[in-house]
Formats: sequence, C-alpha cells, structure tokens
Amino acid sequence: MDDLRDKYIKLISEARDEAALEDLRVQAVGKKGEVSLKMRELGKMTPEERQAAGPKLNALKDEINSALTAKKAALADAALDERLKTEWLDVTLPGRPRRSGTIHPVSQVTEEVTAIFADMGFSVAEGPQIESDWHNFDALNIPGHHPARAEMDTFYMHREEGDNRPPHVLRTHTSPVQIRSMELAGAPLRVICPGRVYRADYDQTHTPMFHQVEGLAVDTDISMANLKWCLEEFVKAFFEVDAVELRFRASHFPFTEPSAEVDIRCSWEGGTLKIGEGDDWMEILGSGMVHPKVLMAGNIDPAYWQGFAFGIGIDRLAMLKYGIPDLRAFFDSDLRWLRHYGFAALDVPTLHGGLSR
Ligand code: 2U9
Repeated sequence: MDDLRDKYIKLISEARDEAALEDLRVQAVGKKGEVSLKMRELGKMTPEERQAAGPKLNALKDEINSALTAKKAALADAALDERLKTEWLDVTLPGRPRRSGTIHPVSQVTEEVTAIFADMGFSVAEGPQIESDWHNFDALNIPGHHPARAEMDTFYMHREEGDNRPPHVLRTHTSPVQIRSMELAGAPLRVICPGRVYRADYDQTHTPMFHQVEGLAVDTDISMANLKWCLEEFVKAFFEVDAVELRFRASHFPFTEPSAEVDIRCSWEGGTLKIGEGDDWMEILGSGMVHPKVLMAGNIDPAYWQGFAFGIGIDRLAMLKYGIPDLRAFFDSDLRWLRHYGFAALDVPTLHGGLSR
C-alpha cells in the first residue's frame, strides 16, 4: 500500500495538465483502478486482516483524491498566471489619438456664431426640418400666390392622391423656428436658430441642403440701430478683427420691413480676402425690422413690441473665414478634405478662449 501511495503521489505531482491528472485518477481510484482492485481483495481476507486493511485503503483513497484536487487547483492557478503574463495591459498609459476624427467646418462655424450671440444674451432654438407650409410660408407673410414660394425652390413632402390637407415642406429657411419661439415664449425674446435648410438648387454656389443661422430680437424700443450694433459686434468677433465697416443696402423680404442687405468692407489683394480694409464690399447677410404681420403670426402685439431679424448663410461664412474654395466639397464626406479643413475635437470655440485659434 505504501508503494501504491508513493507511486501516485509522485505521478500526481509531476502531472503537466488536467488530462494527465484525469488519466491518473482513473488508473488509481477509478472503478477498475488499482486502489479499487485492492478494495475488492478485502472480501477474501479474514475479518482481522480486513479490519486492519479496510481503514488503510479508505485513507489511501482519500489521500489520492485530495492530492488530485490540490494539483488541479495548482494547474489552474499556473494557467491563469501564464495568461496574465501575456495578456497584460497598462491601463495607466495615456490614450493614443491615432486617426481621430475632425470637426466639420460647418459645425465649427455654427459653434463660433452661437458663442458670439450667446455672449450677447441670445438663446439657441431648434425646430423640425419638415415643416407645415403655414410655419414655413404663411406665418412669414409669404402667402400662396407670393413669388417667393416659387423662388425658394421648395421640396414638398409626398401626399396621397386626394389628400387635400395643407402640404408639409422641407423648411426653406430656419425662420419657422423663430415663429415657434414667439408662439412658445412670447416677448421679450432674443433667439438664434441655426440649422439645415433645403432648396431645390444645385450648382457651384448652391447645394440642395445648406445651413443658416437666423436671429430675432423682440422688445420695446427696438430699432435698426440695435440691429446695426449687434451685427457689427458679430462681424468683428467672427472675423477676429478690431474694426469693420458695414454698409446697409435697402432690399426687400416679405418678413421684414424695412429690409436691408448688409455688406462688409474688404479687399481681395492677391486672391486673399482681408476683412475690414480695402475698397471692395462683400454681401454677408440679410436683415430688417420684423413685419407686423409676422409678429402677429407669433401671437405678439405689434402695437407694443418691435423686433429685428437677420439671416446668414453658414456655409458661405465658413468658406470666407477658412479660405475654402468649393461649396460642393462640404458635403462629399472626403476624409482627406475633412482632415485638411477640419478642426480638432474638444477645441470648443469660446469668446474668452479664442474662436478658432
Ligand atoms: C422671423 C422674422 C424675420 C430673417 C431674415 C434674411 C433677412 C436673409 C438670407 C441670408 C443668406 C438667407 O441663407 S441665406 O440665403 N436671409 O436675407 N433672413 S431677414 O427674417 C426673419 C425670420 C424670422 C420670425
């Protein structure tokens, strides 16, 4: 029995894996194993011999089973240690910004414009891109027969044959968001509305989807003077120059009266644009005093309140500020273009931290 014990304890200690251990278990204490065969011999013994051998055999079986269990646990520990050595990872290493994405110039400029107007006390509002034709047109003093409805090259949503409800449209400007802001918040109000707009037009300077930011300020004693100051502050902050001259040219929009298109003084020497100096003028936005009918559409009493409004094309602002020549490349999703013209993520524009750096 001592020989059996020494043999198996040694073999178990030398076993290299679980399969080898299982073979040893079958050989030693399995049904036809050596210890089991010895137990069968107990029947042939005298009662005295059996009394001496029985407990010893049971103890031997227990000892072998314990050695098997202990060795199995040791093998599992060793395997885990081996894996930990090869699958080791230093979680304290800094991140490696390989192939990180960039912020699209349109997003960057939207953030810049938003930061400037937020600093002047304007809040930001968003609205649906699929609009009722009332919010997109009627409320803005553009009735059914008005040429602006045709001029805006509107995308109409599909309607089933015989459906005579008023159509929905892809909004042709962000102005309906200001109508909704007036309906929701009433006067006084200072809000800007950036977002996507849609017109069926495609050439070198037009894409069927583009971006606008429109502003609206409603209060008592509001005049074109307040509009002019706000726009001057905006242009200086946006183009990061100390002084600019604005030129207001009389114009016409259905939603403002009077209306003005606004140019900034600039020069184009050697093909590079300089803002605030030179003998050229460049149109950058449209504006005016909100038409009384439009205030009424937003449930605001024009006998008591006045407002100014303006609209700016974001894509064109981005082209001007960052020297991007072709509008259509904005929406090609070409990664090389995005890496060239894109901005670092997390470099959020603020007036105190610098808009574009
Ligand atoms: C309300 C009242 C008035 C918004 C305005 C313009 C003039 C304008 C163009 C600029 C370039 C559109 O992207 S663009 O082609 N916009 O000229 N927008 S006044 O007037 C409003 C808007 C909403 C309730």
